[in-house]
Amino acid sequence: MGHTYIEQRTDRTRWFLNDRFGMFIHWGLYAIPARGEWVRSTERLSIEDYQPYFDEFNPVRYNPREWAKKAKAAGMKYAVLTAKHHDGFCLFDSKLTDYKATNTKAGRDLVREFVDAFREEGLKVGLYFSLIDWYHPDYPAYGDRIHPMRDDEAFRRDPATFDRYLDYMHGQVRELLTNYGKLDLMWFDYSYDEMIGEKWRATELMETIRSLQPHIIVDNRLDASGEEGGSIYSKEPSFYSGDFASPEQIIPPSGVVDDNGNSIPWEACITLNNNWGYAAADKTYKTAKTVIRKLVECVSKNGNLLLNVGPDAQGEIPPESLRILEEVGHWMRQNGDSIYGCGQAELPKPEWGRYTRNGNKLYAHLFEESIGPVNLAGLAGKIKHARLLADGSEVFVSRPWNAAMYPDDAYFNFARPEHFTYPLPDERDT
Ligand code: FHN
Repeated sequence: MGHTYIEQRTDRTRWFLNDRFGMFIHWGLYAIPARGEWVRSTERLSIEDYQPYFDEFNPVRYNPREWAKKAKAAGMKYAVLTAKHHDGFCLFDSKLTDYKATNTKAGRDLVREFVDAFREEGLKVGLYFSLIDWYHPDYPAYGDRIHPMRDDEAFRRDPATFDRYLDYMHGQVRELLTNYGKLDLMWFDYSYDEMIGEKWRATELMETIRSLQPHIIVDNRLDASGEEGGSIYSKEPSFYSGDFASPEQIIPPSGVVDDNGNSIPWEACITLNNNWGYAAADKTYKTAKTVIRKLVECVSKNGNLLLNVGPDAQGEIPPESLRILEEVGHWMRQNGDSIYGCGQAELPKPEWGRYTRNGNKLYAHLFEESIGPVNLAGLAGKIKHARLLADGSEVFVSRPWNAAMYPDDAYFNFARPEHFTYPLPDERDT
């Protein structure tokens, strides 16, 4: 393990930068009302109003092995499940609260089953953990107006209260890192306003994390409000700055670099529709083509994509999501080499799409169907590679999303001949 924080971070994130593509899973009591994971706040539900969901929760069709198979078939290499979201409901068997899945009709430790199932399918496992807790009595929320911002008046009246909450929160993190085997990733969510860094006793928390699971990687939201900012971007990242930045619902225009101009690990988390938690009425799903292009864009900028699913109250991933994952998996089976272990190509972005690179292999991802006078006639799958004049690298051209549109004898003529030559029709691999 390297000596400086950044060297240690580089060691820890090696697998993360290779795997590139993961599944985010937002699941909990909120799947029952099916109006998204913030329903308690947006509809100003009191704890009593929300209790029926606890009393009813019984996901009889929960089969995480099925989830894992779908994630694997989609080309995903890791998965992150909400162990506890802002509503404070624990999907794991915490000894520090009764507000947990093992006390519902489910009577199951859903996190235990998740980590076991995804490991069995060969995927790495991460847990999302909310710093915010709308259930715990010592987390001062604004009365029944459930709000992530702490009620500062209440806090000032009795700061010891919040310290009790932090003892609870740290204790649960310790439980997760002690009782569920080797975890690969912790996804904390989220800091805001003055509730940032040491206000969560972040150094103490990170000391606990590093002592229990030194290899684990952590996102940047212990000291970043939302996905941006935090000392991970600075020249001297703090001990709790995290191992990767976490842009949300957006892909940074040009990747993510620190104040030294050095690329830092980052992961864009993106929903398939417009909700993280299950929202039955939200049918605004992205297409597989959009998802693939977002994945390619992330990797072309040295980033990861964490693609979200929101299982329903029965424990099933919505069919719309499954259909998209299946199409993405088809593309990944053909083009996964242009994603795994790849990153920025250090070339200007071409007009027709994006590049990803892995060593001396350059992958041209063709998005546009015509480029100025040169029409893209690329059944790129027919062209196994081209030679990059500049340095002799091989170029592997990923199949355009709509490859089927092109006649079999078509070929792709790069719009930038100064970059490439390509095998003439008679040289093409048959
Ligand atoms: O408030 C949460 C939200 O519910 C969801 O979990 C996202 C996922 O990154 N994080 C917070 C919003 O930034």
